[in-house]
Amino acid sequence: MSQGMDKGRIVAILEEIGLLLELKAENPFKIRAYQNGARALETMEEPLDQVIEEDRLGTVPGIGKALIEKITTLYETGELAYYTDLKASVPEGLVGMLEIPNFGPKKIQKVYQELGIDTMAKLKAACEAGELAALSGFGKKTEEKILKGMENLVAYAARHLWWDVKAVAEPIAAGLRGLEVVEAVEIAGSFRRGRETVGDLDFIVGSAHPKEVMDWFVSLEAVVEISAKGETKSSVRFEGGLQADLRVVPMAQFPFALHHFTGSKEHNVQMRQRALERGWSMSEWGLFDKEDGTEEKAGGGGRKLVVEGVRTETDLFRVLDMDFVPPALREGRGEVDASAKGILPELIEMKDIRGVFHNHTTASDGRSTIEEMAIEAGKRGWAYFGLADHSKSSFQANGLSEERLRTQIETVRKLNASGHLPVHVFAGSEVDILRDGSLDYSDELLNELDYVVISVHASMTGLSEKEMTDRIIQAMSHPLKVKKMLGHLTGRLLLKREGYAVDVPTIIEAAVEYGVVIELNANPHRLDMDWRWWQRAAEAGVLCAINPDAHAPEHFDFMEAGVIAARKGWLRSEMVLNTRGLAGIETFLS
Ligand code: DGT
Ligand code: CA
Ligand code: CA
Ligand code: ZN
Repeated sequence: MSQGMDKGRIVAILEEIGLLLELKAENPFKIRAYQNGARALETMEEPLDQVIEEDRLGTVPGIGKALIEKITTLYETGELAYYTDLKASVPEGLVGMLEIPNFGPKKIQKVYQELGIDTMAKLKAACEAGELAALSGFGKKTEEKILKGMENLVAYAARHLWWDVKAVAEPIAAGLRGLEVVEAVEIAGSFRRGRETVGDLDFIVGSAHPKEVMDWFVSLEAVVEISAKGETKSSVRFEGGLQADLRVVPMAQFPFALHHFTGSKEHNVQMRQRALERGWSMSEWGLFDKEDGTEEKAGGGGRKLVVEGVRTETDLFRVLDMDFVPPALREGRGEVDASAKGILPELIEMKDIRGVFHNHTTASDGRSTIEEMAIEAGKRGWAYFGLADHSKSSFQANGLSEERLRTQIETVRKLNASGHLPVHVFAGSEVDILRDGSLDYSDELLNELDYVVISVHASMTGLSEKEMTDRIIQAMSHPLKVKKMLGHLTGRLLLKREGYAVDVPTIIEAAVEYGVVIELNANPHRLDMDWRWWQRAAEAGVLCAINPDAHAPEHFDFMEAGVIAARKGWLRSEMVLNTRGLAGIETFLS
């Protein structure tokens, strides 16, 4: 049987037609016909190809006459002229405006026709200039509401830094664990997988008393909006726009729900495939006989579990003949296969870290002295810490002159000799890679350091990918007696600034050729070189340094973000330089 257009896509097109008709202020009955049709198609249980084959679309409640032909055309040809023409007749930017509260199709049409506004950006500018308030039927109040609505849309659609989400999520998880009726709590989703940014939070709670858990959750002080409150699932929004789903399941379902909602989607698809090979259908409710045609109900009710005794995620992987897959690896990038073969890597952990490089002090733009930083490093049980204040071209960061750097090196040598510090201090520098690929200090001075971090801080724009790559490789190949580490490879600031384009595979090759360590910058805003490259880099033989880029003692906390990114990059401790003890580092650097 030939496979036509996917049902989900047809549903989406029908919904979009409804929106477009709304924007054109068409007959409400016509609009409703598309909305109802979309819903009817979505909830139809029989397979679409069968219904179309047997010419029975007309018998499906909710699908009217006009829609039978359109759905069939879409299914058979993948196209629909009516839709294409309709779409072309409405400026694209108007559709998104329907999401703004208090801004319906009539108002949208009016500002489009009278002010020529066809994008959100133009709408925002017009509100700010007071142009909407001047239109008949609008007023100052409406204008303010529209502006506020737009701001919220941006905040709600945005992703959030893993680090910021962690600060919100962990106290809530602790609070849930403290409830008497709660037996188990995990923060699932992209947060558990350690993605650098998180769309929304997914709490999974094991309890036989969901109502108490829901009541507690939705009345948290940080909740600004309750989007849904049900018996087993609630959704809320916190200040700043972060959303969270909370699901409460009986303990028997906890490992299945936890696994399902940890994702990723790609990982889940492969896991379900593996279950199918064993004759099982796997869902967030359990493992069932795949031939069991009983209707799937919430909680799996009605279907008979075929695999029992799964109490933990480890059990779940075991019954599928797999080793436990750490959540950080669950991205569908080979972990399912590796686990089935028993060859998953033993990933680096926070406790493997023995010291840190790339840290700033008051000499440049840091907030603390060498001593204060060293004491904090000691408190964390580390054996060493490395300085890397800025070089002279980074004048905005108070970069050190050659003379000041010489003095700092002497200070470090004396501090180490005094025996007063709890850790060994390595004298380094974060040296700018200048536009032409040269370094910001003389070779003679650089060779007096213990190591150098080489980083791009200026001239980030205006260079092509090729020019930027050549520039960085020029610096990597610069002959020095001391070891080099390549700092924050792309210069990105997550959710704020795209990194510059650079040819990463070529940089990885150069790192191998010139023996340059590549940094995994642990600052939660940076986290580059990105985790997606590390498996490849490590296989090529590149050594990683997870560097906090600390500007204050508390920034050593960033190491946790760096370590989870390294885990996502499949790194074992031996691939990370700063898991070596002091003696190992001294040998490496000499
Ligand atoms: P996010 O929130 O965008 O940062 O990413 P996730 O991974 O947390 O995604 P989310 O919150 O939409 O859903 C949580 C997990 O639930 C997701 O990683 C896998 C599972 N899941 C959700 N929807 C689907 C689906 O349609 N198919 C499959 N296989 N799994 C899904
Ligand atoms: Ca999520
Ligand atoms: Ca979610
Ligand atoms: Zn830097």
